[in-house]
Amino acid sequence: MNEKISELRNQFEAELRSVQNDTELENMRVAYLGKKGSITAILKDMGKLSDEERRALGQEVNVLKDEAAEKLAAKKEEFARLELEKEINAAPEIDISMPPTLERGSYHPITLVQRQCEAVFKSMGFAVEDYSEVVTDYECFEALNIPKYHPARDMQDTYYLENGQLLKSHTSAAQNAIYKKYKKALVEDGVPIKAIFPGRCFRNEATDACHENTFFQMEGVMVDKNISISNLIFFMKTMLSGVFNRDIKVRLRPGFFPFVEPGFELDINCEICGGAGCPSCKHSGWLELCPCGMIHPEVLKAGGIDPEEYTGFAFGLGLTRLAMMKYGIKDIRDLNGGSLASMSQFTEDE
Ligand code: FA5
Repeated sequence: MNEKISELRNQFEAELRSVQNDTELENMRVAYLGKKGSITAILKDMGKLSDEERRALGQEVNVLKDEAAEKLAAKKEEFARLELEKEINAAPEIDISMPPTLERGSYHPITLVQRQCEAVFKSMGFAVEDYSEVVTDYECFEALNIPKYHPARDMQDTYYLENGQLLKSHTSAAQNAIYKKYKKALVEDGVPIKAIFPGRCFRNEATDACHENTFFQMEGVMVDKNISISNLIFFMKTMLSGVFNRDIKVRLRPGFFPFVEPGFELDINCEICGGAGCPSCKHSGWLELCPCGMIHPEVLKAGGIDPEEYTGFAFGLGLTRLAMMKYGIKDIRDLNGGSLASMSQFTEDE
């Protein structure tokens, strides 16, 4: 064998053993088989040889050339295989031959009662509205007949933001916007305002079995000519029997809220203890669920509605407490606890 060819083969093989990646491999291909590569150079120089020498060397160099090309291709495949193995080992273990899991998500109990309430009110012609969680002082208090420095502001431990806005402490904060949105249809076309607006509320409360710092309410308002307390009581009863599918013991007692006159507290007989008293109802047997009342004339005025001509009722249902009562959840904090195991038990209700 030609000594030069033999040396070149040894050099090629040694280099191939030390190559680490595709880039080095490509550099090697160019160095041996490229236009100016060392194997190509031998082939180019063959014109200077005698016929006999050319025949003998030509065969050897062509064998080396094919061999080098094959070995480079094999190495390239090896790198590709190693890269794939690396990716497979890094990926999470998924057995794609297994059938797909049939486990489904579920609605949160608060979403369930919200949907049940919405269905009842929608069937009675109420619109469902959404509202921001960040509101102005005007929306949350001033427009609701609670001026600055009025002690009624202390009833809600409010989270104020640096820009003067605040986190909605009750869904009543949307009332003013709702009146303004629907007053034209009321005044010009005689269409009563009937709307509910569920939402998340925030208060800086010390938490216990029936108080959370983040909870849901659902506000409802109806405004028309000659709306009275009997309309209010009818809608409250219809809503509760629609959610519980049975008669529920409730009591109505006077309650003070600057935005209603007269105002009431609607309490529900505690469904956890049946009225005997327990931590869920602060041992009273009753749970404050849905304060309500006739909309204060000042509040209607702020919404652009003439209180001499129109009257209305408003209520602020505690949706989170309703979910506790409906599903027998003893501690309100469990509803924000994030336990999928406990919160997914109520799906069949839908
Ligand atoms: C209000 O928020 C009034 N805006 C309700 C209202 C609307 C009255 C329209 C009249 C007319 P109150 O602060 O009582 O009222 O809250 C209403 C309901 O929200 C309570 O009865 C209770 O069910 C629920 N609630 C209040 N605070 C909490 C809390 N920290 N955790 C859980 N639920 C709460």
